[in-house]
Amino acid sequence: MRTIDLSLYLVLDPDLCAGIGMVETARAAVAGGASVVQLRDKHADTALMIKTGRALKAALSGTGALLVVNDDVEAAVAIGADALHIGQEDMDAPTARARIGDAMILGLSVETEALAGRVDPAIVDYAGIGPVFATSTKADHKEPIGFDGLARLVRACPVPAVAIGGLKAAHVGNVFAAGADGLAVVSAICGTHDPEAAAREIFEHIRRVPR
Ligand code: TZP
Ligand code: MG
Repeated sequence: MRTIDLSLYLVLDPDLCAGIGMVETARAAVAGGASVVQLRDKHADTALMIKTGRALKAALSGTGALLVVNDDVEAAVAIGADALHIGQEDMDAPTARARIGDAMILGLSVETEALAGRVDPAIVDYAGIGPVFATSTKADHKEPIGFDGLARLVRACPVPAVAIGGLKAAHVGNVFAAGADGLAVVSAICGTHDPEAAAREIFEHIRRVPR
């Protein structure tokens, strides 16, 4: 079974993590309760993705947190990552699945109800749904969907879902009330001077959600 605890999903951003770096940010966030760490670096080539990904994998070893690689299927395979995450503009999901094999988790970004309904649960293991709010972290993001949109897309989607886009600790209740299985954040953790405390604050909100 390819399952993933999506509850607190950290997406790394090399610019926002510039202070202590992506590996230390990931380590701190996992100590604070992050269940997933995604390596997302739009400027890195495959060699650098592999180098950073291997360092992340070593840092996360034994913590129970999963390592996801964004976009770069070759790097995901070389690292032996737990998961690959692709967007609608990347390779299609069947092609990605063929490249990563049966064991690796596959995540797919979904921005509309129509796309959510087209997710094949035999191929894709979870969906990243958003953006919930407009965010300066992703310059080319699609139209924000709000919590009502999130609930609609979650209902249309046949796989577990993680919400993304402008989310902070204060939104945890809304995210779970919309039916999502977790929230993915960049700036709410990477953009802070204390990523462990930032992750812990979100994690404490998640722990209090009645499920
Ligand atoms: N995909 C949709 S919004 C987004 C991504 C990668 C960025 C979310 O960043 P933040 O800082 O949590 O709003
Ligand atoms: Mg992508």
